[in-house]
Amino acid sequence: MIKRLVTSAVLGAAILGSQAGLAADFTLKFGHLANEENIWHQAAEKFKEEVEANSDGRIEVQLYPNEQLGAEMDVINSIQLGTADMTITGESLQNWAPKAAMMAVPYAFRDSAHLGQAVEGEIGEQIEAQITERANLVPLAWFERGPRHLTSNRPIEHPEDLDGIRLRVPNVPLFVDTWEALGARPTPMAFSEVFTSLQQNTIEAQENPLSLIESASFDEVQDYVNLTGHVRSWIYVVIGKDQLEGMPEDLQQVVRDAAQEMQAHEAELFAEDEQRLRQDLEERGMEFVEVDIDAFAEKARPAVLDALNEEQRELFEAIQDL
Ligand code: 2Q2
Repeated sequence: MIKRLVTSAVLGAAILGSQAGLAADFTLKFGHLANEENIWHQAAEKFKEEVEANSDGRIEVQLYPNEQLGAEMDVINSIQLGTADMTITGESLQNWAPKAAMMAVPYAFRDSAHLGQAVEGEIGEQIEAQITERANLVPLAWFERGPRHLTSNRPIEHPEDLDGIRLRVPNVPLFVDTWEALGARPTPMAFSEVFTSLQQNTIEAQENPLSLIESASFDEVQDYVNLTGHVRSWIYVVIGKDQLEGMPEDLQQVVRDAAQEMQAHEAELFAEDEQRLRQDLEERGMEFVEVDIDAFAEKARPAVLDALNEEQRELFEAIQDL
């Protein structure tokens, strides 16, 4: 009798638990700045599926797109404090780990093969190690990004056309230095504030890959995509080191394996997406402008070299030699 009661109580709790999502031993709160249609989110959904299936429900992944957990810098802080667990982040990590600046140096990578060589090789290892050491985050997967282009409400073909334009950049000191040298007036700002600031004309321009231009509907407040292609970069999906290591070994492996699946899935989505994006933004009314890339690259180069400290410059040279 007692045994039967206990059994049914346990069963009842298990049913209740799974229905209410309480059954998991670990919950991973994963926030990022793209919208639900964006391929970063689709990749995150793949991660969630894999982790939840392969951990038999012992890990639950909660996804928060659209900066619902906060802006990039805030989510990083929350992960360090233990109130969030995962995010998608890149060159903003240079505020902790200087080597992370190499993820997005203006006009540094020749093409995506060059970038892949850097991230998959010894350079990537050094960057990842420093991110873990200085920011207490473990990079689990990396995604290549489309080139960053400048959007504005007047065409910009040459650095002289910038003429002091008020430009938003992410919290990336190297971007501030470079755009100042090019002749713009850059201001660091969280991604979530960009749309309204463009609408209210406190800033006149911003720069991002086509994928995030679409994700944030910048076409509604910007007319031109100036094809500056000034930054080729990659981004990491990171997890708090303490959170990862707080899980038993087998679950850590589930997380790492799911991250690899997510990375492969994202790479496939990325190739298709890059084909589609320009057409989509044109249909939404944006005009694409060919720019004098050599003039931008030449003017940016001394500013970039000047902004790099010794440790960064060594890595930068190693990238150029690849
Ligand atoms: O413009 C942005 O906010 C995004 O493209 C990214 O978050 C940016 O590339 C960096 O802050 C990434 O660390």
